Amino acid sequence: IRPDGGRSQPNDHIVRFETTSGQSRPSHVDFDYSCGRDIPSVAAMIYPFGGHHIQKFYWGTKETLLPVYTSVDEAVKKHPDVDVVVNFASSRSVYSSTLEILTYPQIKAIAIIAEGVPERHAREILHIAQSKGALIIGPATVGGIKPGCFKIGNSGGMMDNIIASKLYRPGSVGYVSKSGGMSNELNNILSLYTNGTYEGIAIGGDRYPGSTFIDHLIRYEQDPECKMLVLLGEVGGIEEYRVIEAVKDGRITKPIVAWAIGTCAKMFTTEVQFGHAGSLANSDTETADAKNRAMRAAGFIVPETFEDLPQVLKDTYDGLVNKGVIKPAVDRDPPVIPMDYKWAQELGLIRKPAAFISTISDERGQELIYAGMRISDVFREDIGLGGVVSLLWFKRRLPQWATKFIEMVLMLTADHGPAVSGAMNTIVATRAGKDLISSLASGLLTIGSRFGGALDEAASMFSGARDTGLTPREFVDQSRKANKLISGIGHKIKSVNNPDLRVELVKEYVRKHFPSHSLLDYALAVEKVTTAKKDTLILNVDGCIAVCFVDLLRDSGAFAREEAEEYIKIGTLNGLFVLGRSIGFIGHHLDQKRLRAPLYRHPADDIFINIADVSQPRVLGRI
Ligand code: Q5B
Repeated sequence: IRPDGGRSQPNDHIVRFETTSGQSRPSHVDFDYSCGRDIPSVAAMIYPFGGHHIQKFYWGTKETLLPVYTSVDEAVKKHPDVDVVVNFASSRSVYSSTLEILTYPQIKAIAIIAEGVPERHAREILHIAQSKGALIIGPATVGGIKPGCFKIGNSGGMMDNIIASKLYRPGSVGYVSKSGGMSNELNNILSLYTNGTYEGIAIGGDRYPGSTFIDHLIRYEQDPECKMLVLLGEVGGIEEYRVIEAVKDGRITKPIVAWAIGTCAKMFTTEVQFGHAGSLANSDTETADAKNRAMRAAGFIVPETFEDLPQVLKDTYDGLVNKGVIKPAVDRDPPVIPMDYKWAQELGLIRKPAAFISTISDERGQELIYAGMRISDVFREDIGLGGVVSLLWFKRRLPQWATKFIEMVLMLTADHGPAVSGAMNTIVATRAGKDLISSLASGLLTIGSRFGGALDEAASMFSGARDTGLTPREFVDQSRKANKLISGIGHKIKSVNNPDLRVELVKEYVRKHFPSHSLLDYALAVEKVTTAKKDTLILNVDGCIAVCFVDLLRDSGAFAREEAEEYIKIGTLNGLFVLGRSIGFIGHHLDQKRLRAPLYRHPADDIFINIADVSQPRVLGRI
């Protein structure tokens, strides 16, 4: 909508800003595309709180980008050709933002969508806009539409309505109304009984609209492409009388069809306030009946009832066609706008295979569900952390001796002092200034086949050896021949003479509570062979937990044999150490933070540095 009378053609680069409340408005861009524009009518959006960014919109089957600025100033500088702003700001902030926009002379029209703007503010905005020669549409307006060109706000409704009312191309009828809903009804009626809407503006239902019927009808009168006018007035106010004056004094000469809504008001014994703030008759002349009489007397084409409006429009339009004033253009089909995926899905028109499958938890209903168990039941039945692990890792409830064992493992592996590899890396990362997650990740990434991550391979080596019938000695000999260390055997500081008490606790628990512990017994027999060679080659904490877990998986009765093997194969067991030790790594990170520990640098004298090329031996010095 431009003060020049909106003469722009579909591919004119009518550009505007939309000050948004943060939500994208894809319907505008879809509308623009349906009009056959080369580029969207929206140049940019202004959103003070979201930061400078770019938003993506569909452009037919492709996509297009629109910049989002944080200030009017920036937007105006970047787009000197923009002259219209659609202000979506709320009633609280629309006053200040509109006054700010009015300080930029390049802006010639502002549409104010907000409802509930105080009348004093609306009048002030209007006063300032008039002094600057700017056009205001609204407040409390759905906006307006110029078919084939661009639209404001939610005018025209959804895309299916826009297409059905042929708003993707211009007709010959310019209308004004107060109501957005009635505008849509007019778009529909005009598409059925005439060649459609040329331009339509809903001025808004407040007592002090920024522009009134006469402002827009005069524009339509001056626009040679607009051949016929429609005024949909209503009870309350005197704006229709200004149009009557214009018809009488010859400023409006085009045929004008009119109706004032609210004729039913006379059926009530007192004055009725209709939906709009301004739709209340304060005197006899403000009633709908009086307005209809006066408009008819002034030569407007006024039907007997609203139901007769379509026929009156058709007769007037046909008359103009017969006189050759309107030459109906050959209709073109609008480009196909693909239906939005979500909408089509809601209508049950499309389906697509899901990209992901998930089978362990569901938060979509009223209550979070872990593997079929409601979170409230998790607490009501007090299944503990072990129970939660059994639900989310194994998708089933495990017997209490098993869930207690899981908890025991998590507690036992939670920490083993600051000197172990993972804790060291956590500490060094923390002291380098890293945050909790980074420091934790640094520690976790240290878990490997030698430190803490030997469980899976230990489970597979011990069970594989036992299942193929190897005696413990044969297993040890075979591994040595293959130059393969047995995972789960050996420790840096623990030994036969300095036993790892964690391992003792596990053995004790398993012997007492597990229905069977055959793989643990086998591993202890292997330990006898290895420790005979060297007393540090004990069944270590990784190895002991691993073999006991295999006993649990195979003999708890909760898993089929294939399931048990699957869990070993897919690397479940290392998860126990990772989960448990995360507790300790987080503890070390917090500890270092508390201690304000400075950046760590390893002493150079603790590192043997030799940059000489070892393939070219040479004497470095004399002893
Ligand atoms: N030898 C753990 O090595 C360690 C042998 C072996 C046969 C073996 C080593 C190893 C397998 C991986 C494993 C988990 C690197 C350990 C853990 C969590 C922790 C950590 C903490 C916590 C220790 C000396 C002689 C050599 C070797 C032979 C060694 N291991 N033979 N099978 N597995 N184990 N990791 O002490 O004839 O002299 O050449 O890789 O299970 O990470 O607390 O620190 O809670 O945080 O440096 O407990 O055992 O021994 O490499 O000098 O070997 O023993 O072939 O024989 P060491 P090395 P030879 S639990």
